[in-house]
Amino acid sequence: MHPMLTTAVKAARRAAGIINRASQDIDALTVKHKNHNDYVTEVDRAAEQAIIDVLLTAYPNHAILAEESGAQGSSEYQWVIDPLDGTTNFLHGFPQYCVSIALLHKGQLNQAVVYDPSRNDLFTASRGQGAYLNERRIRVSNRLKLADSLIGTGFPYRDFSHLDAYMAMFRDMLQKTSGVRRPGSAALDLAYVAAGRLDGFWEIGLNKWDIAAGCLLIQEAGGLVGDFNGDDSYIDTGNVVAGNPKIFAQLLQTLAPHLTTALK
Ligand code: 2AM
Ligand code: CA
Ligand code: CA
Ligand code: CA
Repeated sequence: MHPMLTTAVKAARRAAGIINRASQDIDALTVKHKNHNDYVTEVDRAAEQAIIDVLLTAYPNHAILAEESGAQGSSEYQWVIDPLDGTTNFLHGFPQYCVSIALLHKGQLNQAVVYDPSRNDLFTASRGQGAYLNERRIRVSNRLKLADSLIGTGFPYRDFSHLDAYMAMFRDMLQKTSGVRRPGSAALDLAYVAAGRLDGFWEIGLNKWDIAAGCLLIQEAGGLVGDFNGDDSYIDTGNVVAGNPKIFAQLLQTLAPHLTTALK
């Protein structure tokens, strides 16, 4: 394993320990609203601090972008961290949340960890070295037709400016796929695409820390990720379409009629 990936796994396991301990008494947590429908707890913050401590102890000069504490440092290496993706699920004891850590080198995805502490699913990838689930190589699914596919998505929850476009996409997907799932943790959804548990995924307006690790997992598992045009802007716009290569193409085609100018 690449030493930087080993460090990222150590950081993710440290955060998972904090999350698992807190999950035994969720009612004791203080929940704060950041925005409408956007919650943060001391677990998010403690997990994030633990991750940053591990990473900066190993690599004191690296830069950080983390959901709860923002950006720090300047380096060609930048760690992008979501300490707890799926906080709403976590707060309800709904076991679908994860720790997501990615390393960018000169802006390019280089290392990725997505860890689901409820199931002990550890997804990892290094650029050019493939993607793994608990040390077994994973591949995207080989399903050929959208009609046979299980597709993941995320609902708009705070910014409702694209709600009409999203609902039109959703209606169409319900009719053209074998099922649509909205588990509630984008990073884990993307890891599921990498592992072939989902055939594809789309969502509007995600953050960099939700998607960085999951996107490398998918690419290293033989899948494709793009914005609604199939291009590379997804890491900045957060508009993400992903899947095995055949389903990726069919998702783009199905979503195209519903794109407003703002989404193109
Ligand atoms: P978070 O738990 O790290 O905030 C995709 O829907 C993403 O949106 C999730 O990965 C989640 O990341 C974030 N999100 C924040 N608030 C949400 C909410 N109320 N419902 C769904 N997702 C939410
Ligand atoms: Ca959040
Ligand atoms: Ca998130
Ligand atoms: Ca989070």
